[in-house]
Amino acid sequence: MSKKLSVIMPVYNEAEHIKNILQKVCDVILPDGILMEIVVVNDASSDETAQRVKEFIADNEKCDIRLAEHEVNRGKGAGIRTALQYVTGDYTVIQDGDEELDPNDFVPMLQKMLDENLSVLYGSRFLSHEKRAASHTFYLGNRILALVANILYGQHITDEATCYKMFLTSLLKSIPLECDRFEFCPEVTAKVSRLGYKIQEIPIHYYPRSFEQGKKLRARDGWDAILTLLKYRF
Ligand SMILES: Nc1nc2c(ncn2[C@@H]2O[C@H](COP(=O)(O)OP(=O)(O)O)[C@@H](O)[C@H]2O)c(=O)[nH]1
Ligand SMILES: [Mg+2]
Repeated sequence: MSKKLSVIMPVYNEAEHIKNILQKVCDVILPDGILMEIVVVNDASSDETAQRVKEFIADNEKCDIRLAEHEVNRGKGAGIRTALQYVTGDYTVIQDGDEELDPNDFVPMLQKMLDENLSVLYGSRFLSHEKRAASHTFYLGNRILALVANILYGQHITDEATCYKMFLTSLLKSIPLECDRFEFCPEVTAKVSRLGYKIQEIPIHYYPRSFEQGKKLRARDGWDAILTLLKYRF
């Protein structure tokens, strides 16, 4: 039986990007004949995100996509939990509804998962030669976050907050997740660490967007992330 990768996409007001990113994900050719499914969770977007996802599904029958909807906005973490109810793949990765990362990086990630029999792998935006970030503050915030995760949980990672977190689905489903918003990342980092997993990383491509271009993450979310890492440590 072929293995399958499940791509979870929690989206909120991404009408401008959603069709492009769905196309990019669908176009990825996975190694070893691995199949792909996409689970989009529309988090009560107030723009045309849902409509565009439906149009894309209608126009792309070859692509295995399911759309789930939240009635009210609940946050990225809640979206990931909703998506997990529908996931059927052996591996699961998170994909944002924007175009900051390149889904072609699923290929080397999956290859490394298979070759090294890993349960968890992060794609790092800061390991590559071309180091980019949305801003200096954003870059520094990410460095601090990774450092805190390393100190508290004995990891050696460079990008704690990366969206590209790939898991053995059985592992991700076994973790009792409870955070609703952007604290999904520190929560899952804390909990896999506490289970004793060493988080591996590989470099990925990164094309940061600005707030004008729709970025929703704020400095406040960085603080919340650090507090979340502390909360699950003690
Ligand atoms: N489900 C859900 N997703 C959200 C919400 N706010 C932002 N997102 C999604 O989270 C992702 C990351 O947002 P972004 O601002 O680009 O932050 P970054 O990529 O983590 O730096 C995007 O795909 C957004 O659509 C929300 O309230 N609910
Ligand atoms: Mg983003």
